[in-house]
Amino acid sequence: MTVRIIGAPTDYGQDRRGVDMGPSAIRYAGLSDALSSAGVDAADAGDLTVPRAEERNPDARTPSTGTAKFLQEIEEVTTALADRVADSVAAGETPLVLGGDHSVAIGSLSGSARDAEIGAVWFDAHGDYNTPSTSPSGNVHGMPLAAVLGHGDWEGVEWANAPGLSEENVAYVGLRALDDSEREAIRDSEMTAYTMSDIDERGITDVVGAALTVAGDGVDGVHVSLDMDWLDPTIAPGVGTPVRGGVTYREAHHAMELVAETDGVRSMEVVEVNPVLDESNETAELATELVASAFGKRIL
Ligand code: 4U7
Ligand code: MN
Ligand code: MN
Ligand code: MN
Repeated sequence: MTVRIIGAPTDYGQDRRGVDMGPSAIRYAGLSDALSSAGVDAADAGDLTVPRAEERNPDARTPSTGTAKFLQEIEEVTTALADRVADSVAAGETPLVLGGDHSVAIGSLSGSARDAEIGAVWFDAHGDYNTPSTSPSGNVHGMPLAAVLGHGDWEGVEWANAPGLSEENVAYVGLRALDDSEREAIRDSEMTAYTMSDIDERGITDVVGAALTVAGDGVDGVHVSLDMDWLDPTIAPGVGTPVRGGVTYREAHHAMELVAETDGVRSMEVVEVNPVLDESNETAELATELVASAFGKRIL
């Protein structure tokens, strides 16, 4: 198996600068060694070119209703990313996208879903299902799932839609911070949502197994989206939007080991690592360890 590393060093999707350094921090933490320890071949495609946010106007393009900051820049980056991801899948590789903020998922998902039906497992504290009208922040990292699924008013933003992904094949794992309108929209959707309470009750093995089944039902493959704020902030402090009460170190590893056991993993991304807020790069290191587990590294 060849894993194609694609860096997407953006921080257009959120307010606190620093996630654009995520790809460097994750590579510096030893990503290629981690992948070798998992027994896969890693090929690094480098980073996409991403202009600095300071040199851009966040309102250069606005949606028809509501707010979505840096929409034009996000379109440029995610459409380029989608091409890279689609090419990698077509070449028989498994693309691994390094964020960057979670808006890069628009590119990963639309690339992975090109000419295919896919599912997605969303490991995140947050729902990322706001729309430009419901978002309390206007930050697109809180909207990628709504954008790709075409939920809400995305007039003029059709480039973000991923027709190969349907709500029925999306499963959240570990939710614990939803905005009110987002909570309602998730309830009304066809997506499956496993919260932290579900993990408390059923255990990580059961929940992740169920999520992978939902995502993989009747599709060509599954995209795994790992937002590092999914983990408890005591073990992953280097993220922009930490929320207490996340999964533990062992739960996270076990979840990724279960991911490795399904042969349907088509593409993966790890996002929201913020080295500026991190402690000695430990969140980036944890990201590399989890990626290794997701690609088959075992203790024995
Ligand atoms: B992340 C938030 F309001 N919901 O939309 C928003 F709480 O990619 C946070 O999961 C979004 O880190 C977090 O701005 C997005 C907020
Ligand atoms: Mn997220
Ligand atoms: Mn999050
Ligand atoms: Mn975040």
